[in-house]
Amino acid sequence: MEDSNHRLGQKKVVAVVGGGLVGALNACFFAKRGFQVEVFETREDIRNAKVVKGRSINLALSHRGRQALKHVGMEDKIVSKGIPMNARMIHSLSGKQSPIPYGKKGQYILSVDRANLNKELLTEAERYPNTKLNFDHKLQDWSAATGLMTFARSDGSKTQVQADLIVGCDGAFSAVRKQFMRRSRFNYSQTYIPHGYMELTIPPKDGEFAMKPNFLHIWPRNTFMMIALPNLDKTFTCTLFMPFEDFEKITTGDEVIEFFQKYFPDSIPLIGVDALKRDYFRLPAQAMVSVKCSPYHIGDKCVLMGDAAHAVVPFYGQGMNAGFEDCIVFDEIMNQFNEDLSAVLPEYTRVRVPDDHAIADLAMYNYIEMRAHVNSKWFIFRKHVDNLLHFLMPKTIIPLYTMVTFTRTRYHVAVERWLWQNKVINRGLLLGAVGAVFGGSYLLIKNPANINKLVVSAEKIWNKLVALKAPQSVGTLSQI
Ligand code: FAD
Ligand code: EGU
Repeated sequence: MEDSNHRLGQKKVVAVVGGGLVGALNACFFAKRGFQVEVFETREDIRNAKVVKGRSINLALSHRGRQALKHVGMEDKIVSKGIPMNARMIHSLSGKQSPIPYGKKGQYILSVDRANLNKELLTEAERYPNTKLNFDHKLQDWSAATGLMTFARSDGSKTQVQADLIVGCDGAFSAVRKQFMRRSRFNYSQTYIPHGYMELTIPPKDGEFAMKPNFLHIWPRNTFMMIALPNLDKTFTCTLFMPFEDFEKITTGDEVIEFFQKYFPDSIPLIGVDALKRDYFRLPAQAMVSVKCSPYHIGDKCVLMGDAAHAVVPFYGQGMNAGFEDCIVFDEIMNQFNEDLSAVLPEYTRVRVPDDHAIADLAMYNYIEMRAHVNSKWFIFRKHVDNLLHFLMPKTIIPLYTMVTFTRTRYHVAVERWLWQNKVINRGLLLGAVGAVFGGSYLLIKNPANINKLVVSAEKIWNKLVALKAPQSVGTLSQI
């Protein structure tokens, strides 16, 4: 609060580039502190647009994202329009559905509408008198020396704007980041995965949801995977993930049906044969990219947040949640350093880079894991093993997805803890195996005639295990 701008009673100008999810939320955070906030967004105001073209129609909102919304007083508003998903519903090839709860009762994630979330956040940002939204402003270039930005308008004109701080929230293909790329000692990596995604819709059936609404529906088929999240209008948005190669192999409506018949037969009547044939060809499959970089700041002038800093593949449902958490972390550091940007920005990089890199790695790891060997049986089995371990040692073994989804445990700490837990589990297994060999040998030597009893009791244990696998078993899980 000591700097000269403040003494004059004038807060600094913060330019938020990008009025997407993270930009709009960030505008609220900075406005709340009293900064003069200018948001610059390429698109027209989506609140007036008829069709919003975006990346995905709905998203899974979890604890980290909710906490960030809470900081700006938006949690209840958004949660009230979200649909709770208390469990996954695993669809096997035969059409069998198996629910696997996310956690205890009351532990759930929310399916939220991206466009609605974005609109509500823009409207909230605009409620602050010290915020101005500038649509149809596409950042072309900016100067790291002066903070001068150049924007292009759709009528071909250009405008220049000066700011004290530039906050790059302009997504995975960030224009703000371009100036970082020209600098020495800036690390950057980007990876396109071989998979693309395509969105399809399951309409309501007789005016009701065509599947159970309070679930994240999953069809795990190794290389191919489909996920469906519920919408308020009683539709589901399905996201089909598969290699671009395979998307391209399917060129006719009949081939689409043939493919779905083979891998997702139960979804055909839900989507509808005609709709499926039509919608599959409406838009080409979309690419997914993972971006990591560091540092996140230039001097006291500019900072990157959200996908601009770290685009992650969607296989943990954390991209937006991580971007929202960026805003909280920055806000906490602003408190810690009294809004002294020359101290806040480096600290933000120091604290946040390891966590964003950890979630980017985790999401990529899960992508590789799922496509390699996760079919519905394996998915169900894994989650039950994790539930069992958590049940046996609730303090020691906490499923990875629980730490990621339902806590604000720093992502890099969650990963470290998970690696440690895996060591404990592997030691336990080794010890158990050694114990079984010695114990079994001892019994056989002492009592050779009883081998049949041993076999029988092993069978009994197996049957009990199979019974345990029945749905409703409590608790939680993850991948090891
Ligand atoms: P964006 O949403 O990309 O917003 C960037 C904004 O900047 C846009 O409005 C754009 O128009 C604007 N812009 C771009 N360039 C310029 C420029 N030069 N000048 C001015 N403005 C500009 N995350 C989750 O948490 N949960 C999920 O379930 C989930 N599911 C996903 C499913 C899929 C298929 C995909 C692809 C992603 C998913 N994500 C999910 C990730 C999530 O979509 C992103 O992390 C999130 O949108 C990032 O928000 P952002 O504001 O940083 O970037
Ligand atoms: C992908 C696309 C199930 C929305 C990861 C789980 C996702 C989402 C999982 C999309 C999966 C995969 C988790 C959540 C969530 C699971 C999670 C993935 C939402 C490990 C709109 N993932 N997603 N893990 O546990 O932690 O249910 O497009 F199939 S929510 Cl890939 Cl919790």
